[in-house]
Amino acid sequence: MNIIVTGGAGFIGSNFVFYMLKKHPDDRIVCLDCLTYAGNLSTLEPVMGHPNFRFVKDDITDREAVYRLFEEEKPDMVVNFAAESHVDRSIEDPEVFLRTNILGTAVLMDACRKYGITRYHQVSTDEVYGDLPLDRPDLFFTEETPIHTSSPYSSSKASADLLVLAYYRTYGLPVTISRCSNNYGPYHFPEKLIPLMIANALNDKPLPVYGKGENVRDWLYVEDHCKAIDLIIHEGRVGEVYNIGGHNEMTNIDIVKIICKELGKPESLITYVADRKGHDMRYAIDPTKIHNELGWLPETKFADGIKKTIQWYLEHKDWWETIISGEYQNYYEKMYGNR
Ligand code: NAD
Ligand code: TDX
Repeated sequence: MNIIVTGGAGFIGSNFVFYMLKKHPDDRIVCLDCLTYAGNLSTLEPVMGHPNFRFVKDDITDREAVYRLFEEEKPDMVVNFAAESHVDRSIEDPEVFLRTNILGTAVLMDACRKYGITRYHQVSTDEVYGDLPLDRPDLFFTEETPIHTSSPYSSSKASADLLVLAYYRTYGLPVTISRCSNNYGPYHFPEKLIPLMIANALNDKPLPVYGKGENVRDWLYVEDHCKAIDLIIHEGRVGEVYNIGGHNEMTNIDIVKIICKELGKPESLITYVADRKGHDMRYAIDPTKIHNELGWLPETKFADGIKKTIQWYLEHKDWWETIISGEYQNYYEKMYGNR
């Protein structure tokens, strides 16, 4: 099996590359990534010399480059992780989100149609369902929940999902879609809540909690997400959407307090700052379908996963210190300077 994994130099994509090379040693993995600010080639260093791995630096919106790669590789499958993924950046500047997340998806699927594949898998998000109220803990997102987006990011992901389903219906492209809740784990870019709080706490810097910190996210250890996608591309039904999540809802403030406790840092570092515009209140996935059809269940409990994650950040300071010492400084100043 020859699989093109787009966005494999980012957080979840790199974890997926590592997982697949180990789990399916006979498969070839071709990582297609244009290395935006969120892509990091050093992350893939351990597999660069692997005989079944190839890295290609190209943009998924570059039709010529994508078709060239398909001609060279004749892939059996495509798993599309490549995206602009940060909600706050999408609020500042939506355009690149539309280009990469929508147009890029279309280009990849056009290549799949032209050259033929057995599966195109779209890595989507629970954010396409919008949010749930805090006072209705009985409500969860199922695959039938209507699309109802809040941010330019989630709107771009939802648009891509609609396009994927349209390519299935119109052209018979063999597609699947997964919609996962918030991931955490190694190689998570420090602009996101958990790694940002770990990095700031380790540097004794303020921990900027949006609003009152009462928003709820449903956290899943990244390897559990990778396992779910592996199952879906091999055993999932074509044309179907699968929700992925492990019933692990937590408020942001509780997450930040856990990080302080694990690192032995004072909660006085916590600083409440202006809320995110259009901030979704609560995400909560109902994973019944993937459990019943494919037998998937999350394996890492949050209490263990967060310890492993913090340990990873302690042991890989070089990785994130290099990131936060560069262009990230300007980003941080712009987003948090006067917040
Ligand atoms: P990330 O921002 O860490 O990584 C994105 C990767 O895509 C980077 O390596 C970047 O260089 C690459 N990329 C961006 N634009 C590209 C382009 N035009 N061409 C080629 N490569 C490009 O993102 P992530 O958190 O790993 O998310 C991966 C996917 O999973 C995204 O589609 C995201 O919407 C989805 N998702 C993420 C989460 C989460 O909690 N992080 C949850 C659910 C779904
Ligand atoms: O500094 C911060 N302070 C804060 O309070 C940051 C960066 C975030 N937050 C809050 C906002 C959210 O309620 O923490 C929560 C999590 O924020 P993010 O890490 O930005 O994630 P989220 O907006 O929930 O989106 C993530 O999950 C779904 C990913 O970034 C998306 O790519 C994925 O689709």
